[in-house]
Amino acid sequence: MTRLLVTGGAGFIGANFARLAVSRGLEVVVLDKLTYAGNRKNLAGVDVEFHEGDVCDEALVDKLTRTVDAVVHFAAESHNDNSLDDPRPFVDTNVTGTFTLLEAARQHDVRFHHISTDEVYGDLALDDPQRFTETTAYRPSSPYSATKAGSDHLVRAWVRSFGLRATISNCSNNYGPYQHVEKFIPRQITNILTGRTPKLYGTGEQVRDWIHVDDHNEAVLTILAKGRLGETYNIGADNDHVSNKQVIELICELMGAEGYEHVADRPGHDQRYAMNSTKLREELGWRPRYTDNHTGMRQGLQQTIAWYRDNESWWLPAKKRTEDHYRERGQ
Ligand code: NAD
Ligand code: TDX
Repeated sequence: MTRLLVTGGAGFIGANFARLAVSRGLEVVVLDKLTYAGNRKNLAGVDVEFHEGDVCDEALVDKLTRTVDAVVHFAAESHNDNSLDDPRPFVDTNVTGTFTLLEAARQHDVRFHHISTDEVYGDLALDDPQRFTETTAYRPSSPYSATKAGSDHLVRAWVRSFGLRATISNCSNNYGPYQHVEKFIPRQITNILTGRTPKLYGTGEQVRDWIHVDDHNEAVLTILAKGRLGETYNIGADNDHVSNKQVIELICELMGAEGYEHVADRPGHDQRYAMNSTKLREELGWRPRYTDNHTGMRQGLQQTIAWYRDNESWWLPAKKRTEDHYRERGQ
């Protein structure tokens, strides 16, 4: 497999993936609509063939899909809070966009890998020690996670009904360079860098199973190379014991900042995500690299904080707009 169509390749995870894939000698074609979340600068210095366009555009999707060996589908509306304000673009991109890509891949018999999320499984109670496995029932909570769940079902139906050569990965919360300042970790880092106070939703007891973006993308490459067709693989780094409050406190400690404030909670806030990634580890031999100390995040967060310190010109233009929006919601 040498030539990949990477949708959403100008977004956070997709751009990190494109950089990694090119460094491994793969040819990368990017299709990205450049929404508020996409940024051409994320691919600066990366040798990709770039096409600005919509994954719902049948003609364009068909034209690009026929030229590649595989589609790696990252493009999505990805932020839960935005899906509460306006769900429509989530249905359009996440459901109709995935459908459009699946039809093109079926037409041209192209291998397909679908990037999904742990949120399709819903949430666990804070005191529930279970982790999600690939057979956990789907129980999405938000418009975002419901549309991701819908897209996963479409992929499985295309495998079963049409024999599409596809795999799915469901990953936990990512962090790392190039993540939009609307998301939890970059929001707090850039709050501190701009003299604002970090903002914790509600009590901050919620748990996310944080993973560094490079660990996620190594897993995707592994699944593309060795994954069994028709299978789903969960991706997680076993960080399901770290609360949002602990993450914010660690960021404050690493940046020498004091104090944070509790703000309005997210309606319907999922409590705890926890991934069991045994299948991926045992079948395909993948292991996360960012796994130090009790939080499993110190080294990855240090690197991420340094990146935001060094790349103010990348995030500053979006910062004020994002914070104005959060202020309107009382967050
Ligand atoms: P992101 O919001 O940073 O990037 C999304 C990219 O998709 C942007 O470049 C945007 O311009 C592009 N895009 C949006 N709509 C499009 C359309 N209609 N046509 C073409 N391009 C379009 O998102 P991310 O955090 O990088 O997430 C990437 C994928 O990974 C998503 O599918 C998301 O559901 C999944 N995922 C994310 C996380 C996480 O923690 N961020 C965790 C698990 C899974
Ligand atoms: O300012 C904040 N304060 C806060 O306490 C923000 C922005 C968030 N939070 C909380 C809400 C969540 O419990 O932090 C946690 C993480 O929030 P987000 O970064 O918005 O991520 P989440 O909603 O968990 O979803 C993320 O992981 C799964 C990605 O955005 C999704 O695309 C992915 O599917």
